[in-house]
Amino acid sequence: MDDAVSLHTVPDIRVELANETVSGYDFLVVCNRLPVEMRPDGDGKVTWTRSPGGLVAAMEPALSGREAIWIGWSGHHIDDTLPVSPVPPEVGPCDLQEVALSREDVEEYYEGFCNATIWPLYHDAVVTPSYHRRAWDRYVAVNRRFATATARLAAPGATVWVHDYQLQLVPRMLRELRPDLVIGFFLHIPFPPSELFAQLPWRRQVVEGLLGADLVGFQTEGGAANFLALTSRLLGLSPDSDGVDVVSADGGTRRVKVGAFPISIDTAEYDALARRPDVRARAAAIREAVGSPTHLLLGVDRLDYTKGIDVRLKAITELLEDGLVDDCVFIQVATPSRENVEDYQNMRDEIDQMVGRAIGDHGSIGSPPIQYLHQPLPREELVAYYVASDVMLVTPYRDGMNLVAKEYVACRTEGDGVLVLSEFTGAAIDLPHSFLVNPYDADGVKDAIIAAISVPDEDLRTRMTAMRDQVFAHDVDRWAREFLSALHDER
Ligand code: GDG
Repeated sequence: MDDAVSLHTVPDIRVELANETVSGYDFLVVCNRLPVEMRPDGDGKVTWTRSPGGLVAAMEPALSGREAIWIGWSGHHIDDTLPVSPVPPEVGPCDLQEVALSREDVEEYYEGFCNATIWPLYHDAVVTPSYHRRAWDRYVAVNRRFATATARLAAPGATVWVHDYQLQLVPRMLRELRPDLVIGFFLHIPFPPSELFAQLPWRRQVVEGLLGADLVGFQTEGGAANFLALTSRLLGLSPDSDGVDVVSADGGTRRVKVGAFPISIDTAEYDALARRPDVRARAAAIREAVGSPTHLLLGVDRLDYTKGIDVRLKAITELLEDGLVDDCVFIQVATPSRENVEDYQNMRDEIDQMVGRAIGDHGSIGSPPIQYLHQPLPREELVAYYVASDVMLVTPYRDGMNLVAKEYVACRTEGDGVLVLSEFTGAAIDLPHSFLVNPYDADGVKDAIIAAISVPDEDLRTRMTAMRDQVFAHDVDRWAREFLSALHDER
């Protein structure tokens, strides 16, 4: 496919499309990010590598065996120092089309509307969302750029799967351009209750944007119900439990299906990694490096204020102060994230301070009770941490799913290990055999940690077996298949 369209300027594409012979792709994944990483090498050149990740794994079966393309942003804004560098075709899991973003696009669309408005608003407004009209205008413009690129690349009647909160306007824009397409949309983050969503000055446009899809999928039934309630409250529609009828372009009605599709992981792959002798040897070395404690506790997150890293640091610090835990080390791996957004910078300072204070107050030379890594780890190394740890602490204030919880379970090949899990994650619905906690209840979190390190072996194994059964029976491949079958009315 040699359709190398320039995506920098978008004229009235409807006129253009009418004159184009569209051959195009049968299956299109549309996502804010491409499944590849671009690294400038400093000499004006760039290298591209495939980014491993759940979504790529989930899409792979659907991508293979047909004309498929992934449309997304490279992660770097275009500027004078970086040459335009097409992604080499062999790097991606399928053909790739970059949607280029300027520095202003990144500031206003990505860091602004996506990550300072929608992200906090959809996560219970745990920090105050900002509502800036310029950021909204840029969100509209960038969504239109994605929709235009997709419209140009899709074969007649093709299936398009649009992902996540960055692209909520794409379904409607795309339907207007290409009514022949089958359009699915999946939201990876929570969808908030209507009382909260109603704050958004552009609430109607966002709901109408999503209703351009044939299927709108959420992580939980709660998210789906929140969305359906809004179609009634804001647009006066009459939803039922699994969808809503909307007026179509020809004046008839069109059904928009709405449902829950809880995402998962490539369970077999994590299980296999966790069994590898080199990974197990590394896990043993990690335990030894932190002083072979009786209890090794672990947290793994992007450094994000929704993840409740402060919740577990506070709980552990207080348990150390109270003398209620003995011979226990907590490792927090926090991957750098969204470092240009102010709320993330503030949170990083706060976490740094909490860790420093706890180590200063409760550590001794050579054996700090808390270890903190602010750096991304290779996947094998991450799995070694999962294998090494007795207790996994996952305490978000709100989380669409939380894959880390499922990955930990998949890596406990011996059937041991304890998961402490926030009730406000999508994963809590799939993993009720974890130790569920309310992250706002400081004493409750402390109690759960104490319970986790003292749970009898038999109970621990019963719980872990049930959780392993769940993640093996519901892996990411099944998630993608179920979504696509629902999109094509096959269930
Ligand atoms: C969004 C939603 C939803 C983390 N540190 C490292 C690393 N990771 C990997 C984990 C996991 C992924 O990143 C994080 O996934 P989560 O689900 O925990 O969280 P978000 O990034 O917020 O994802 C979330 C998800 O989308 C999918 O729909 O579950 O609710 O917020 O896979 O392993 N991976 C490596 N090194 C690290 O240091 N290799």
